[in-house]
Order: sequence, then C-alpha cells, then structure tokens
Amino acid sequence: MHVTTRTGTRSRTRLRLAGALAAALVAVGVAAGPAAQAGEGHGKPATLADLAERHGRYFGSATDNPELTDSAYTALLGSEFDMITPGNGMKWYATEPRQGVFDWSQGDEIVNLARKNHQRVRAHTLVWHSQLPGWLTDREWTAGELRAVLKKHIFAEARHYRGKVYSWDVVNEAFNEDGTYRDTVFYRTLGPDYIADALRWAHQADPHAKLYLNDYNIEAVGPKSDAYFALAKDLKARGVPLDGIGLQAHLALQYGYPTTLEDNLRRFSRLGLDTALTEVDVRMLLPADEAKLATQAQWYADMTKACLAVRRCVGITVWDYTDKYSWIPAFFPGQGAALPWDEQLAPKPAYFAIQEALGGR
Ligand code: 9MR
Repeated sequence: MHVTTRTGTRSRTRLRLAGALAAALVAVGVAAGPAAQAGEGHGKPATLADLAERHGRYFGSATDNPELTDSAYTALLGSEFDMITPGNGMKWYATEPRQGVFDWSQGDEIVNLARKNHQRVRAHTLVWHSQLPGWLTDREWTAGELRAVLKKHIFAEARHYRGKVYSWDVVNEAFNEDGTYRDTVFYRTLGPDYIADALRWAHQADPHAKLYLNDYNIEAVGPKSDAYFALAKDLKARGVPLDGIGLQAHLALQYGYPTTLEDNLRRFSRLGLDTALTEVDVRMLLPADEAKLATQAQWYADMTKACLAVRRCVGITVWDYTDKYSWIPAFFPGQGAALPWDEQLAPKPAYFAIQEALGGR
C-alpha cells in the first residue's frame, strides 16, 4: 500500500489526535479510506478551508452583494471557504455616499452572512484612490480639511466593524509600478504620511484588527514590492501599527509567473509582518483550452505552496471563486477564465491543484 504522509503544521489538538489515530490505523494495517485521509470523520470531503486550516492557514473568497441572491453560488461560498472579503461593499463610495452620511448595509450583509457560516472577514478597504464618492473627488481640499475627512471616515468605518472583522486593508494600491508614490488625492494633499496616519487611526478605532497595506504586482521582488519593503521597515521602526502586507496576485498567463514570490513573502516575514495572497486570480486570453487550464492549475498550486512554505503567510483569498462573477471579462475584454470554478460552478483543474497543494486527495 502506498501511504502518503502529510508534514504540514497542525495547529489544533483535535487534528493532531486525528493524525495520530490515522497513523495508528495505518500501522495496524487498516487502510484509510478517502474520508479518513481527509481527516473529516463524517465522510464529507475536505473543503479548501479544512485543508488550509491543517496548516494553520485560511482559504478565502471575495464576494459581492448582487451575487448573494444566487443560492447555488452562496451554498459553495458558505461551505468551501473560511474567510470572506467584500469585493465592493465596504469601499468609500458605498459606505459614505454623502459626506458624513454612512451606509453600512452592503458590508453588513456580507459580515452577517459570513458570521452565519462561521467565516471570518478580511475587510476591504479604508483608503483607496478608486471608487471614491463624488463629493470627495469633485472639489479641492486643503490638507487640514482632507485630513479631517479621512480621519472621520476611517474612525466611522473601523468602529462600525470593530470586533467583527479579522483584518483591514487600510491603504490599497499606494505605489506606482516603479515604486514611487501613486499620485492620489491623499498623497497630493497630505504627503506620504497619510499612510501612517491611516494605520494609527484604524488601530485606535479597532485595536484587534490586523492592519494591512495591499497592492497588485508586488508578488515578485521588484521596484514596487521593494517600495513596500522599505515603507514597512520604516513604519515598523517608527512604531506605526502595521501587521501585514497583502499581495493581491492578479496574475495573467501571458505575463509569466512571479518566480520570486516565496523569497518575497519571506523577506516581509523577517520584518515581523504577516503576508497574505488577497485577491488571487489567473486570467488568460480566451478561449480557454486544456493547456492553458493546466498551466493555470500549476500556478495556483505554486502560489499555494509558496504561502505554505513561509510561516507568516497566513492565508489565500481568491477574487471570487467562480468565473461566473469574475471582474476580469469586463475590465480586460477577451480575457477571463481566471478562477478555480467555472461559470457553471464546476471545479476546474485549478481547484484540484490547490486541493493537492494543500495536502488533500
Ligand atoms: O472586484 C471589484 C470590481 O467589482 C470593481 O468593479 C472594481 C472597480 O475598480 O474593483 C474590483 O476590486 C478591486 C479591488 O478592490 C482592489 N484590487 C483590484 C480589484 C480588481 O479591480
């Protein structure tokens, strides 16, 4: 009999006992069936969340309010994942549509659903140059005015979700590709220290949430991830409350795999920071074919293994789980098929590759 042993860290005693029991059964010659191998005990196949938890990690998905009326979709969303990110519902345009008038309805709907499903929430996002309300973008602000507006928004939102979310993407997409600061209304008006201020305010409003900076194209070592490394080091040295760096990981087959991902995760770890893959998808030029889907599966597996290899990489979130609700086709015409489940909610090779990389099957 061929026996595969898993060596991942098991954080919970229950799982350690299950592992010891399985080993004992193997030792006395009792063949472990698929359910026993999955360690779930009730014959239910292990979900990605179950598998990730054996490594002390989470496996999450983004979601968005309009999709929540699709019951086949919400069934999988509620069962396969243990971390949820609202794709839009907590952004500034949604939460403060008029100055000083707050609307938590979309974020609350997702937080309540996650609670019902015993899932945690990666909250997204407090400060971003995009999806801002018109009242904020349609006029000029003095530094004093904008600072007050920013502080009020962060306090109101982080307070509202205090104790209900695992983490906040406090500042999203602050750098350009060359590692210079992105020219946003916040940077232009307040200078680079708006980032430290935002982190401090978020920490005051919700002292237990993990506070992240989050960006795309920072998976590999390069000018943009170097900028985050330098900023994180500086913020830590100044005692600014920063807990982690979110690597969005919106990858595209035609641009190649970020082969330095693991080294990159490791250097942030060494700074004493958590890391997470926060918005993973792997798009391709359509139509999809078997070869592209196989390469995509390999990339998902490689990302998963890179995260498992670095102790402080705490988890992985896909930017929604099904091609049915992916943002890609609308933003990159002619591209898509980026997620582990297809438009009919059937698992693709990428799903099985993630499952295997997590030690399942
Ligand atoms: O998934 C979001 C999509 O529904 C919105 O239309 C889009 C608008 O920019 O934002 C998407 O989410 C983005 C995330 O908030 C930040 N990183 C990039 C994501 C994809 O654009």
